[in-house]
Amino acid sequence: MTDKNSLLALLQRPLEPTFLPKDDGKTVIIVPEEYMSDRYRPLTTDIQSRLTGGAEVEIPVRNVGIPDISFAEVIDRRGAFSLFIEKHRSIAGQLINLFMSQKDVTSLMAVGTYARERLNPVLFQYAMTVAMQHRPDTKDVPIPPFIELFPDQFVDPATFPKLREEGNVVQEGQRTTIDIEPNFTASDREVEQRMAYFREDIGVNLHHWHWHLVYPAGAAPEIVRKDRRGELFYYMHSQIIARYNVDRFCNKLARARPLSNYRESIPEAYFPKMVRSSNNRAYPARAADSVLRDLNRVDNDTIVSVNDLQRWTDRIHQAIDQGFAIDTIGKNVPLDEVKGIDILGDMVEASTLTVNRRLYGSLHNTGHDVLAYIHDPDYRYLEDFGVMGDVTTAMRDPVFYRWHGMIDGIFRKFLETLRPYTSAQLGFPGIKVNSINVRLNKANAPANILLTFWQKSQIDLAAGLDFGPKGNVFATFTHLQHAPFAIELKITNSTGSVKRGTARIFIAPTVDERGQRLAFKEQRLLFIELDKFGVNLRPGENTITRRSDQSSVTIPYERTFRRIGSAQTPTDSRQRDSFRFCGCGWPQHMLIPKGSPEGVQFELFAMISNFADDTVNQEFDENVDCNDAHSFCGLRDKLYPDKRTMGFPFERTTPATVTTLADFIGSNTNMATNNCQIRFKNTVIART
Ligand code: CUO
Repeated sequence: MTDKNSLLALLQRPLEPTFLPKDDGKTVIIVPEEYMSDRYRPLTTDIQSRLTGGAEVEIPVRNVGIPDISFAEVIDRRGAFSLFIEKHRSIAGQLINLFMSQKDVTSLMAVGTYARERLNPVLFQYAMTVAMQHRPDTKDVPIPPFIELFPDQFVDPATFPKLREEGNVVQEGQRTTIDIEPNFTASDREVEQRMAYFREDIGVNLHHWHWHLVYPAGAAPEIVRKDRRGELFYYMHSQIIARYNVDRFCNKLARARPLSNYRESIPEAYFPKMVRSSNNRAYPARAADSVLRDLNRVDNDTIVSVNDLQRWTDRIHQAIDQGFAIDTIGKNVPLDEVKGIDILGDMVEASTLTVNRRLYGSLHNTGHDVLAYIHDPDYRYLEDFGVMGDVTTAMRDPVFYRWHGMIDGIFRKFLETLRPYTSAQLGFPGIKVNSINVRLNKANAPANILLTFWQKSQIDLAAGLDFGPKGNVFATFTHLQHAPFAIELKITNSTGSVKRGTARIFIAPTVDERGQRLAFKEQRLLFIELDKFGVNLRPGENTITRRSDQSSVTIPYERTFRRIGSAQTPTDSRQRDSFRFCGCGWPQHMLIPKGSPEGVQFELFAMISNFADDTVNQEFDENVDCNDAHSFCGLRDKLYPDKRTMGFPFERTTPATVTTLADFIGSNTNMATNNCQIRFKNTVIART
């Protein structure tokens, strides 16, 4: 029987042949001769006697016959793979099914080995990872962080030759770290460059990849169909857009303009300066003032017109206007208060759960493609897709926020059609939030002043440097960080008995990029969720303190950038359980907006909602497994742990009489607000 952790060896150094040593030379996979690729089969005996010498662990792979993977071989092994390309997505779905259908880990390892030698490495990695996460016999194997496997998709490739040199010339222990320069994609002549720290943040892009890994849009129904996945597609991306726009205000930039006119040229350019290490070709750039074109990409059957995009958009708007969508047999599917946003999410994305692929198309995914191929729509220049074509890189491009701004507008338009919440729906009788304050975790810190700065952190990139040096090679990168803080709530429970509630903490800007006060109807769209957690309120006064690193939105630095390999994986099974793969979650270092040197004013908001209206009748512990980023990522194999529509209480429109946050709170004592300022200090601090 093959040990399930052997699968980890298959995931390492994805561009190298499977038989080359893994785990820094300690592990060797013994590939059966029949599974070797044509090039290496005649050399099997020689290769194996040469490579097994220094290995501590040998993983023999059983020959279980030759699986049929011809359907997946049509994706170029050395080319690009994208989840936004329908053909690629469907092939990935089939491959996931093949891996899911293997009867045990031994067969999975065998079929995986055979496939790995022949398929596109990103496709293989994606399908194997999804299958491992969904198979009962492998779901607790910790999946390696993607950055270490494919650093080319996250890091300036100018770093790689330096890392290789350092690793090959200098002994381990004496190696210095190599700096990954921030702001390498444009000069400050380009105003959009002020947002590069957000767009090109490694943790932000890793989160986005992991989210799409946890919520695949195409695979067998039992894998795609997760509780409220369409709604979560809306909410997670909607929060990203809100966060991005708020940070734009901090940088004196107006909100990103939704890309809703498909015929208008796009002033934003993007020159990624990244290289696909599978074939050493550059990710193509998009010049300023490019125009969307019909795609005739015969290389992967992506044939779609800008008119198609427009038609799908119009039909989706029509469905919202009439209050129902139409399914494939012509039946009306109501877009109601409870399920409407979820149905719409799957339809707009589109996932395979869409009510009607023919009628509503695949708007969001195809938009990614049309933008990603804007430089070569008919494959005239044999160029592959740009960064918008891939979930690992899309968030680097300014146009991502324009495209997703348009997508968010569709969801917002639907939510506006729902009746405003009544005071009774929002309230919690007998519960009074007396105050919300935030304070840095240090003695005598003044209340309600938060602090951001730059931080330099290290990451080991050895595992992703194919044919690279042995041992660790560290790179440092610079990212936004905030001083840790705590939120303090003072709450009076005058009901006379213990009450259970949900604390919902948000932060929102009060002014735009010009310093002009935001009307509530604008501010409402910019509330950033900071945290959400259950509270038990004793009769009388309660003080609740919650640390910033406990946020239900984020995961800690260590998990975003965790190391892989057997040496890093705890052997104790209980420890390993808590070490499980949890790459999905907004990076903790990006929890709050950047602020500015002068300080930017924000409003904090706290609400205690009645647990009786929130519960989905399922207990969970936010401190175990990967439950801590449930706001953005949900809970594995469980219901989304909050019955309210995501974004509650700010997702619905409000009566015209509400013009400020104070009006919104009105007589509902279970809510409170306070002013808060975020100051940015332009210094770089090394992570200790
Ligand atoms: Cu996450 Cu468009 O869905 O990138």
